[in-house]
Amino acid sequence: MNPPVETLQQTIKVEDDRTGLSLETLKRAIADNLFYIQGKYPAIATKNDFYMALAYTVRDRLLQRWLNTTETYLKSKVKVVCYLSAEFLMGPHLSNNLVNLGIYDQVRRAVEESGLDFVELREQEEEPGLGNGGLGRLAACYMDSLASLEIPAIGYGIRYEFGIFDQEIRDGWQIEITDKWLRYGNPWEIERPEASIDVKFGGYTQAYNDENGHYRVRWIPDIIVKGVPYDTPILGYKVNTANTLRLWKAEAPESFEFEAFNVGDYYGAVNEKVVAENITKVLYPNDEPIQGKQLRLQQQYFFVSCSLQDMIRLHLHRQDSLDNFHESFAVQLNDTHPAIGVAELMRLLVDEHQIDWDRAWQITQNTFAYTNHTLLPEALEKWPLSLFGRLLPRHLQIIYEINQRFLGQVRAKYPDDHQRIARLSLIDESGEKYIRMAHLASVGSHAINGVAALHTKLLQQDVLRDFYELWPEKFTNKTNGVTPRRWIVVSNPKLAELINRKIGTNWIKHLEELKQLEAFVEDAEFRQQWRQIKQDIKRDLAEYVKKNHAIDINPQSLFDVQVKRIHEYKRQHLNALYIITLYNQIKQNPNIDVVPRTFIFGGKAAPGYFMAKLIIKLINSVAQVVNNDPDVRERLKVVFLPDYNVRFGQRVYPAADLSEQISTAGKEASGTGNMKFSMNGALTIGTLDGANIEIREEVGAENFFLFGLTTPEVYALKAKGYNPWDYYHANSQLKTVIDLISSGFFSHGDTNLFRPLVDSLLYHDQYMLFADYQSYVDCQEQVNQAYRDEEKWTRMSILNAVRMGKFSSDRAIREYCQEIWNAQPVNVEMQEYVQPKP
Ligand code: GL2
Repeated sequence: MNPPVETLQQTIKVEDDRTGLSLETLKRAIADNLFYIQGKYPAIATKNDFYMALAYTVRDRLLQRWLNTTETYLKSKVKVVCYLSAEFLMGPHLSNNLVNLGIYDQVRRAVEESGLDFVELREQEEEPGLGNGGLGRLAACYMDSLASLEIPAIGYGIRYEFGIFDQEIRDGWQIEITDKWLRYGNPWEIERPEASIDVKFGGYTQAYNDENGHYRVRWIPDIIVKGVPYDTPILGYKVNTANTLRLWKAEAPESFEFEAFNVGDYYGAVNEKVVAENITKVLYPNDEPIQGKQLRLQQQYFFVSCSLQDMIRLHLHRQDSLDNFHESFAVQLNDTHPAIGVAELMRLLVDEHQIDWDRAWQITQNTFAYTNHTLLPEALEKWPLSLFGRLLPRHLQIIYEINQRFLGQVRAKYPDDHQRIARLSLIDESGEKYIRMAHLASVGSHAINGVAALHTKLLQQDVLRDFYELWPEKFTNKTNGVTPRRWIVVSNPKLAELINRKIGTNWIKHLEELKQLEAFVEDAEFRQQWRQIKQDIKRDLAEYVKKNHAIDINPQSLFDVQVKRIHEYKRQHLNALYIITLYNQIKQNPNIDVVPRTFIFGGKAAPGYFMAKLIIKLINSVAQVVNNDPDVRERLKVVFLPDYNVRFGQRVYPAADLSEQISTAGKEASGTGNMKFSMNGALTIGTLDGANIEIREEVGAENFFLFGLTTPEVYALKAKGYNPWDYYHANSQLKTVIDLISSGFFSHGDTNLFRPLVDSLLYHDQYMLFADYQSYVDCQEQVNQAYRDEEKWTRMSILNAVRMGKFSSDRAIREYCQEIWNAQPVNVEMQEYVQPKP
C-alpha cells in the first residue's frame, strides 16, 4: 500500500528492506547492514560484526513503532509515567525484542540460512549492566510491562560508561574487572544531542526582587554540566507501543569554558571537561556505606535535573502552563536515589517558572510517588549537610523551607512532642547534620509504597512509622513482579512451548491463566513432558559449566541454586554450613544414602564489603574440599559460577530444582529471583521473608519448604538477648561444622583465614544463622525426601509454576497505574504503509 502523499513527512516512505519480514528480505537486510553500517564483507567480518548487522536489522523493524508511539504521546494530552531510577538492569535486548516483535523464528531462520550460527551471534551482545541487582532489574521488568500494557512511559536514568563490574574468581577470591560494555558500540541506543540539557553545580545564591516586586532567588553556579540523552526503544509484547528509556551522559559544555572562562588556560579547561564527564563514568556498587560520596550525589542530581527539565520541556510543548504538570506526568522515585527531585522540581517551578510556593508544592506532591526498597538502616541514604550545601546551595535552602513548613504542620498536630518532631525532621541533628532522603521523598510524594506485604507492614511499623501515623492514607503495598516475557518465554522456550500447546499463548500477557494447567497435574504424560524439559535444561547447563568452567556436574542430581548479591543478610553462608553438615555425615558414614545434589552459587559482592568477599572465598574453599574428596563419590558438588548477571540468570532459573531464599526474616524487602525460580518450576526452600510469604500463599504451604524464625520471633529473640554461643554449644552438629572451619580444614591449615567470619557468627551473628541452623537442616531433609519421589516432586513443581500469576510485573504495573499514577493505556495507531501488528 502506498502512503498518503499529503505532507512531506508522510512521503518519507520506509524502505521495505528495513521493515519487511520475509526470509529473503531479512537475509538481505543483514547483509546490507553488515556492509553499510559495519563496513565489512562477510569474509572479513567478526562475529560481533554479524551480531551488529543482525541487531540493526531488528532495530529497523521496531523504529516505526517507536516513532509512532512518541508522536502519539506528543500530540495528545495523555499522562506519561516517568520512572526515575539510578539503575536499569536491562539484560540483553536482542532476544527480548525478537519475542516482543513476534519474529523470533523467522529471524533465526534468516540468520541460519545466511550460514551463520544464531546462538553464537546472540551471545555476542554485551549486556548493559547498569544496575546492581533486584532494584535495577525491577525497573527493567516494569519498563517491559508498561510498554506491553500500552501505558505511556519514559524510563529516566544514567548512562554509566562502566556498569556493574565483571567478576572473576582467582584462588577462590572475587576479582573485579571493569565492565566495558560500550567497547564495540551499542546498536540499541540513539544519541539525541539536540535534546541536551544543562545542569548546574556549586556556587551560591542571590536574592532579588523581580519586575513585579516579588522576592526571588537566583542560583549562580560555579560549573555547568551538559546532559546528553541516549534513547533506547522499549517495545511491548505484540503491541505497537515502544516506550523510551532515556539515559543521560554527562559532558562538558564545549564553547562555554574554552572561550569565556578559561582564556589562556587550555589545560584547566580540559580538566574541567574531565570533571564533568566523570559524573556518569561508573555505577556505584550498593551494600557500601554511601556517606560522603560526593560523586554519587552529583550523579543523582545530574540525572534527576536533566529528567525533570526534559519533562517540563515536553509539557510546555503540549500546553501553555505548568499549572497542570502533574496531570501530564506521574513521576515514580525508585528508592531515594532520585529523591532530590522533590527539591529540584520546586526550584524549577518557583525560581525558573515563577510559580508561587504553595501552588508549586501542590504540583510537586501530586507529581511524585516514592517506592522504598529496603529496611536495612545502613542503606537509608543521608547526605552530610555541608557536602550537600556546597554542591546544591539552592536546594539546601529549599529543603529548609519545606522542612520548616512541614514541621509546622507536625507541631500543630502534636504540640510539644519534640522527640517526634526531631524524628520526622528532614534534617538529622543528632550529631553531624544530615539530610534524610527518605524523609524528603515521603514529604514530597502523594504515595509511599513498599515492595511486598510484609515489607510495607514493617515500613509502617518501623522505618517510616511516624510518617504512617501522620498520613496513613499515603501508604500502599505494591508487591513486586517480574516479566514473563523475559523470564519464561525468552529464558525457557521449551517450557513456553509446552504451555502454548496446552492452553494457547494468552498466558504470556495474562499470567493468571497458567492456572488452567492445574487440570493437567494428574496427567502422567504431561508430568513426563514437564520433567523431560527440566532434565534437558539441566543437561544444557551441565554442558555449559563443563565447557566454560571445566567442572563436571551430574544432570541427574538435584540442582540447588542460590544466585543473588552476596550479603550477610541473604545468608549464603547458612547454605555453606548445610553443605559442610552433609559432608560431615558422608565422612562419618561413607555409605550413607544421600540424594545427590549440585549446589550452584552465583553473585557479586560489593568491592568494599570484606565479609561478603570472605563468604565467596568460603564457598570456593568448601567446594575444593568436597569436590575432590573420593569419599563423596560425586554425590555432592559445589560450584560458584563467576560473573552472575541477567544473561546467566536466564540460563540458571529454568535449570533449578530448588531455589534458596533463606534471608533472615524481616531483612529482604521482597526478592524477585524467588519469583523467577518458581515460575520455572523450582521449589523454594525459604523463610517467611519478603515476597516468599506471598509466594507460599499462592503455591500452597504444602508446595513450599518453610523453615526458620518469623519476623516477630527474630525481634523477640533480639530483645531478649540473642546469644549465638548457646546454640553452638547446644548443637553438636553445628559445633562440628564451625570447629571444622576454624581448624583450617578448608584453608590448608590456615586457622586465621575464616576467623573474621567465624568470630562474627560466634559472638554477634547479627543475622541469626545459628538460631535458624537446625530448622534449615531439618527442612533440607524434607527436600531430600520429596525429591526421592519423582512424581510427587513433579506435581509440586507444576503447581509452583502455574500458580505464579500474581507475580507478573503486569499485575504490579496495573496496580501502580490504578492506585498511584492514575495512568491509562493509549492505543498507538500504525501508519498505513508500515507492517501491521504481528
Ligand atoms: C532491593 C531489595 O533488597 C530486594 O529485596 C527487592 O526485591 C528489590 C526490588 O524491590 O530491591 N533493594 C535494593 O536496594 N536492592 C534490591 O535488590 N538492591
